[in-house]
Amino acid sequence: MSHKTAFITGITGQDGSYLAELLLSKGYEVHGLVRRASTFNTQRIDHIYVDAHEPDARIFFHYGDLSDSEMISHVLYNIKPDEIYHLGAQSHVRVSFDTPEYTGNVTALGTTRILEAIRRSNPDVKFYQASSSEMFGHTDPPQNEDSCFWPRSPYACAKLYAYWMTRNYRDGYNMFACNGILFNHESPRRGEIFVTRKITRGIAAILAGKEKYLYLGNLEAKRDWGFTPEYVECMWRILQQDKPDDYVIGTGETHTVQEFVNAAFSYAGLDVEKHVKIDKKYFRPTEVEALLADPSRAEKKLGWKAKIKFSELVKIMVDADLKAAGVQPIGEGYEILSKQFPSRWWMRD
Ligand code: NDP
Ligand code: GDR
Repeated sequence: MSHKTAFITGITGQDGSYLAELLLSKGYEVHGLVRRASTFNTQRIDHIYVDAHEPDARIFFHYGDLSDSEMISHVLYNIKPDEIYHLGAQSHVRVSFDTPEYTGNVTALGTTRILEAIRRSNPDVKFYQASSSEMFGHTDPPQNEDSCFWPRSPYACAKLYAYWMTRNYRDGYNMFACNGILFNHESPRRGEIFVTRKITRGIAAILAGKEKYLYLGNLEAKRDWGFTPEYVECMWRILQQDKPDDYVIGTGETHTVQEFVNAAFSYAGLDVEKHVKIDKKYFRPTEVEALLADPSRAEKKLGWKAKIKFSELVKIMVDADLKAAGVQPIGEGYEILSKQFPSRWWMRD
């Protein structure tokens, strides 16, 4: 078991919650940045929280915000982590068109604030930046670490800035700073307004008799969708290498949003034509048409390959949302999980 200390920004999000569980299972002491909200925003991590007064507590939360550099410096100085996983961001592409300045402040400058805090107080820490396949944007698939960047949204521009800052701090200050360039990854804990979860929740609501229609935007876009628990394992592996580097992580399969809709509706026994409608408000001013990872470097250097591909992912997510809505799951998703991950380290799903 490890006795390392990790600091996670974005610990309340999809990835942060799985990563916290993974690191706890490896013996880490885990610290997370949590935003103060007027309602509870820790649902994804409540099941792993142990009160700090308990002798076996190994998870600690710190209130703060990525726009607050003083707070970030203070926390990092006090915790002195061995590893930092910087996952916090305004992470929704469509929303970034409505909030371009805020997205730049949090998603781009948030990374600089952490890198600066590290440089000043703890330059030996290992740093992981949550970079994104959105940075490839308009570049033809497949995309790997040497592909051109062509961002197509304020979010992607912000992530690209953060990517280059990470590389510059690595080169300029000899820091162990890495980019994981992750393609879309999904799970039962995926944010409700990302398209996969919106579809699987929509199906559950229809079957529960609460909704009749699901309104979507562009169904032609192609994405390389993987399963989040596998991807947080890569984040950890990236920081365990001898040398810092950047890695593309994805399944190597691509499918349209329409294909996801068809597969999910068919699995749930519903007719797409009867329930899916298009609403122009979900279209983006500029779209990323096709993403497909070439994860060869990760396969070779990290010894990693995605186990869960598109059709399994659809079943896992539909089953989870049916269960959450009080509808009997079909069951194949659960069978896939127990077959592929007999000793699951994530506790809640
Ligand atoms: P989520 O949107 O689920 O989580 C984002 C996290 O960032 C939440 O914990 C959120 O807090 C936190 N956050 C947002 N704004 C701030 C702020 N101003 N200060 C502090 N914390 C903030 O994203 P994911 O877990 O899906 O993704 C994790 C990271 O990986 C993100 O950076 C995302 O852009 C990136 N990424 C994700 C991919 C994916 O497919 N999921 C693919 C490639 C990259 P709160 O809970 O309070 O909202
Ligand atoms: P993306 O994910 O933009 O790829 O960013 P999202 O699920 O939002 O969109 C995927 C594709 O689906 C199309 N789409 C819709 N999208 C949403 N959200 N809602 C709809 O109703 C809808 N209808 C069609 C979109 O146009 C798009 O083409 C995600 C985020 O997690 C980022 O943070 C991350 O960096 C990238 O994945 C990799």
